[in-house]
Amino acid sequence: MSELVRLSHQDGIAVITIDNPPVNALSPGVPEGIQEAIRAAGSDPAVSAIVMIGAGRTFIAGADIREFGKIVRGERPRLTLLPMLLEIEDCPKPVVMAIHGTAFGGGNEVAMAGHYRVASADAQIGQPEVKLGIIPGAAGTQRLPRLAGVAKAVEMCAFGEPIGAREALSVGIVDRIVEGDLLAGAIAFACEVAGKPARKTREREEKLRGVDASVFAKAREQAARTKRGQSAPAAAIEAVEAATRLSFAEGCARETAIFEACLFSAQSKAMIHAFFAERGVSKIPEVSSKTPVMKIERAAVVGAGTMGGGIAMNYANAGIPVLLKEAGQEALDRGMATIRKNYARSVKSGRLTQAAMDERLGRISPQLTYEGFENADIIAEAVFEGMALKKQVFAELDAIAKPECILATNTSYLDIDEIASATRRAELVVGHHYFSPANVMRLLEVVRGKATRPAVLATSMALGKRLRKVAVLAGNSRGFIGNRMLMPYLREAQFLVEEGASVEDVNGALYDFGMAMGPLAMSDLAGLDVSWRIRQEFKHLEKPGVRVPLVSDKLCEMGRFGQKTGRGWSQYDEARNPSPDAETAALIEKTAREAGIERRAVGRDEIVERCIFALINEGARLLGEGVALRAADIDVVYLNGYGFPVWRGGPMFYVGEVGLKNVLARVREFEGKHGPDLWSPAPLLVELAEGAQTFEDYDGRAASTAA
Ligand code: 3H9
Repeated sequence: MSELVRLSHQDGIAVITIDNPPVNALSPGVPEGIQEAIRAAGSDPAVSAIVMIGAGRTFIAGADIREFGKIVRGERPRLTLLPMLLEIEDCPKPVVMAIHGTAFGGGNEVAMAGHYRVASADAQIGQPEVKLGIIPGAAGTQRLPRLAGVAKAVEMCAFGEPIGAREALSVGIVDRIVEGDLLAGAIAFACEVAGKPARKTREREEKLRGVDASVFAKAREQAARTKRGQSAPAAAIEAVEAATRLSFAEGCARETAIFEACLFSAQSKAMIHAFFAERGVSKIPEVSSKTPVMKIERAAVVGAGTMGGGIAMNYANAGIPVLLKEAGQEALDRGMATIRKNYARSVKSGRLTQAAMDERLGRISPQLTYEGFENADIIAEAVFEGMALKKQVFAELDAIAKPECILATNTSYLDIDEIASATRRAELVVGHHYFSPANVMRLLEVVRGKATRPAVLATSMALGKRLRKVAVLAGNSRGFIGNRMLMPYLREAQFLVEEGASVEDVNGALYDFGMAMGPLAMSDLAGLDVSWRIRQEFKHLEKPGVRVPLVSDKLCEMGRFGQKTGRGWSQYDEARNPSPDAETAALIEKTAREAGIERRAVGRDEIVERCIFALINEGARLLGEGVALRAADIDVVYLNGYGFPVWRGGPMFYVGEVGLKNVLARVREFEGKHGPDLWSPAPLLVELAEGAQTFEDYDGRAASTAA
């Protein structure tokens, strides 16, 4: 028997244990091991029933995703799990699947090939393949509708969200919830069903009959809206639909064809990159498993504005009591009212119970003083963005915080070291840059100052996970990773309208590229006044004679701050729906004329290339400077904080799709037209292009240096 799959016996029941840490993926050897164990147990006269269970923290979390790239590159044969699953299903002894942790993807497909499924109450079951740009490829789209019904199968396969064990019980995937020891419960269940005729999932057709065909149309419409640009959701719907029209064997053949088309697509390559990039961000060279992680049991937040309130909610949601300080009663009341409104919205939509809301609210203590801050393990500062104010607040915090308290600033642009200089504990000062709305957005940039201790970084990364964020380490550079790259991106968007593109052209081209919203729409949402203030803070750094965008400041001077004032680049109705603003268009034209900018027709390709390549060039520059550890980290930042389409893998991954040399050639063309101050190619871009290397090679080198 393989080491990955063990066979043992208990009370006449064979127990097959999958033991392939960390998540029991179906790596090479596991399917073979299962097959061998099923054959052995199935033909053993001393065995009356079989239990299959996962060792460690989970049942099977799916196919081994690392294998997919090898299959696509032709280094490994295609993965065919179907015969093994048929052997499980055709086993003459009842097979009981015992599920804890996650039965995801191929894991759920294995589970469904069994005759019965029992689960721990906290188990999760799902077909998340679409999140990797693929569809279930081992009969998931054929067995799931037979167990759970077509509508549920469509939902699970097309949108990839898992369901809990209790829901799985109610829809028919799971037969029993086991409280207490899962193996004991599964064995007891197996004893009950031993000797009974086996129920083969593939032969259960009753739930395939009388299906309302509008299920598919509705799901397609929802997928087009919520998974814009992605091809896997529609592909998954097609495969489930096939189950209602074809025999099981034909349906499986259809599924395999669709699965392979998805697996060999650029989208799946990009989304698998995104999966591993997200898991790679926590690997930091100076931080090892031995680096101490500081205890965070109590938190405090200074500033109850939009960001501070959202940060306080994050702590409260994670079970950490948090003091929330604001300077005046009115602002504090406003902040708490927003927090209450946010929670109430979650209760209304059913995402949160009233009791959970009350509990979370109870963890937030609004106050006007620093009382109790001396007990906090971490204090997050979220006051107005201005160096003088930040330094004043940090000096105050340094005086009252306990010696080992971490002081985290939520600044989005300012110099962490200068902020830290207002304290006597620079080693405990770090940036925790959240994204608005802070209680919703997954990204957290952890910004290291030159003195920040590795333990503070380790604690910040661990805290990020606790707060259910994706924490990415960034160096102390103006705008860190995300906003530093955003500056040239937004700059080009504004230049393009000055040169003749309409606001709608610019927003539309980037939206169609896949961005969650166009750059000018995003500025209107964030508030034009925010960047106006930042520009004023950094005015002294502007180089004379270098072109700067001209219109945004003028809009601000007119009090047009974007959505919140109803007007900005576009105008907005009560429901914040945008429409073209003729006055803004006229202002752009006049401003351009006065500045002597030649107006011309600007094509969509140029809009996308100018904005996206500016983003990439800055990404390469900061990567070369060490502000990001890996190109993949930059991708994680843009996927989770800036609405970059996941099916393109992130801006740096996208370079590979376009070709690094092609990107460099266009950057050089833009440099020729618009000058080196704006467009000189990042040294790393040149170095990699000249060395015929990619950002993936660069990341590989960084990993081997760290190791
Ligand atoms: C599939 O099944 C297709 C089928 O239809 C069959 C087709 C023929 N493979 O996330 P974590 C690694 S597609 C390889 O940090 P958590 C992960 O990289 C698959 N590796 O832990 C990390 O490694 P490292 C469908 C995997 O507790 C470590 O495990 N299944 C896989 O926060 C820990 O991961 C999925 O899409 C894998 N399948 O979350 C499930 N899964 O330590 C994908 C994880 O070196 N996985 N790793 O960085 C997940 O959703 C989460 O990992 C899970 C655990 C919820 C399981």
